[in-house]
Amino acid sequence: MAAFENIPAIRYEGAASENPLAFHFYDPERIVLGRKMSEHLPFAMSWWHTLGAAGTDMFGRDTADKSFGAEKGTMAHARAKVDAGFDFMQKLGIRYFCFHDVDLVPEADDIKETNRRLDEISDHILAKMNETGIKCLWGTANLFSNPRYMNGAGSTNSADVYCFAAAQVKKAIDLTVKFGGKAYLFWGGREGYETLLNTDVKFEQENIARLMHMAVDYARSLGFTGDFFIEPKPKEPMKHQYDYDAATAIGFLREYGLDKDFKLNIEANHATLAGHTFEHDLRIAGMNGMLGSIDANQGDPHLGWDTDEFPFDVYTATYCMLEVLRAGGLTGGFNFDAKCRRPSYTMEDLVESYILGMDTYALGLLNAEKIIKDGRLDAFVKERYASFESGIGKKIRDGNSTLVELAAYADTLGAPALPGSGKAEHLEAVVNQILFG
Ligand code: XLS
Ligand code: NI
Ligand code: NI
Repeated sequence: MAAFENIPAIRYEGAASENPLAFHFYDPERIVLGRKMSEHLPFAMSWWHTLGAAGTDMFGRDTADKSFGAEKGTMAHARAKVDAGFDFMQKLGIRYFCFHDVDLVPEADDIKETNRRLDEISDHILAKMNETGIKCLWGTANLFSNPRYMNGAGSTNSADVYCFAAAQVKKAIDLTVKFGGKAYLFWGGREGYETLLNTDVKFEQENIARLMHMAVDYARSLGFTGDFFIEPKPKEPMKHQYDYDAATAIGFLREYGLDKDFKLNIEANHATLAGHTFEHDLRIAGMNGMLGSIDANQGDPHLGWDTDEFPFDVYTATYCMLEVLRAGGLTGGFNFDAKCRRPSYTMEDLVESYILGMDTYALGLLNAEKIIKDGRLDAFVKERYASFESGIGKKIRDGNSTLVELAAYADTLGAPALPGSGKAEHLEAVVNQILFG
C-alpha cells in the first residue's frame, strides 16, 4: 500500500473545522496585501527529513517506517521515495522541494557510481516534476555526513578531500540545473573547527571562498541564473562554524567578492542557536538585500541544539513574515527543514506536521498584514528617529556634519533632554491588541 494512500488531499476548511487533515488558516487562494497566500508562501518539502529521517537519535534507532515498501539502501527504495514524496507534496499542495545529493540515492564508494545512480533517479524525478508541476527550490551537496569530511569540505586540510567535495558540488549543481532549481545552497556543517590549536582559520576561509567561486563560475557556465545561498549556523556539528550568523556570513561574502551571487537562507533554529531571535537574522539579511530563503522550523528554548521542530510559534512566524514583507518577499521560499518528534512516527503525523507548519506561517502572514495595516508600529519607529529629519539631525543624516560642528552645537544645549521612552511594553501591548483584539 502506498504510504499516503489513506491521506486525502488537504483542503482549507477554516479555523472552526476539527478535521486534523485540513488547513485551518492556510487558504492558498486568499488575497493578502494584493497577492495570493500561496504566492506569499512558496512552501518546500525537505527531502532528507520527510523521506529520509526516521527517528534515529544518539540513544535509539528508527521509530518511523520510511521504507515506502522497498528495501532501504537500494535504487528501488530511492524510486519509492520519489513516488511517495510527490504524492505527499501533491496532497498538501506543496509546490517545491529541496534536496541533498545523497538524499536521492544511496551513496556508493566510487563517486562515478554514485553519479550514475543520480543520473538515473533524476530522470525519474524530472518526469514526476513534469507530470505534477512541482518544482525544485534548491539543491545542495551533503559535505558533512561522510567520514572524509570530518575536518570539513572547503575547509579541509586534505587537498584530495577538497577535490572530492568539488566533485560533489559539481554534480549537485548539474542536478539543480537539470531540475530548473531556483537556487544552489551551501550549508557549511563541518566548515569550522574543534580547536584553534590545529587550525589555520584564515587559510580555511580562503579555501571555502575559492570553492564557492568555482561553483559560481561552473553554474554560470551552464547558464544557471538563480541565486546561491549560504545557510548560517553557529555550531553543531562543529564547535564553531564559520557561517556563524547572518552578519558573519554577509561579511564573509563581501570580503571574498561573493556578495553579488549569494544571498542567505535563514533557518529559525540556527538563528536561535547563535543567540539571536529568528527575526534578528532576517532583519540583518533583509536590510543588506540578502534575504533569499528560509528554512522554516523552530528550536526548543530549553535545548541547546538544532531540534528542527515544525514551527508552531505564531508570534515568531508573525515577526518573520513582517521581516519578509518589509524585505519585499523572498527570491526563494519556505523550506520545512523540520522533522516530527521521535514518538510521532506515523505517516499521518508527518502530514499533520506539515499542516501545522503551513497553518502557522499562514497565521504569521495574516498577523503581519494586520500589523502593517494598523500602522502604529511603523509610525512609532518613524517618530522615534524624527530628530534626524530636520536641523542638526538632518545634517548628520545627510552626511554633512563634522565632529567640530556637533561639539559646538552640544555646547549650546546645556543638559540635553532625555531621548524619549522606548515604549517596548506599550508596543508589545499594541501587538497583542492587534493579534487578539
Ligand atoms: C542542518 C541544516 C541542513 C541544511 C541543508 O542543520 O539545517 O539541513 O539546511 O544542508
Ligand atoms: Ni538546521
Ligand atoms: Ni537547514
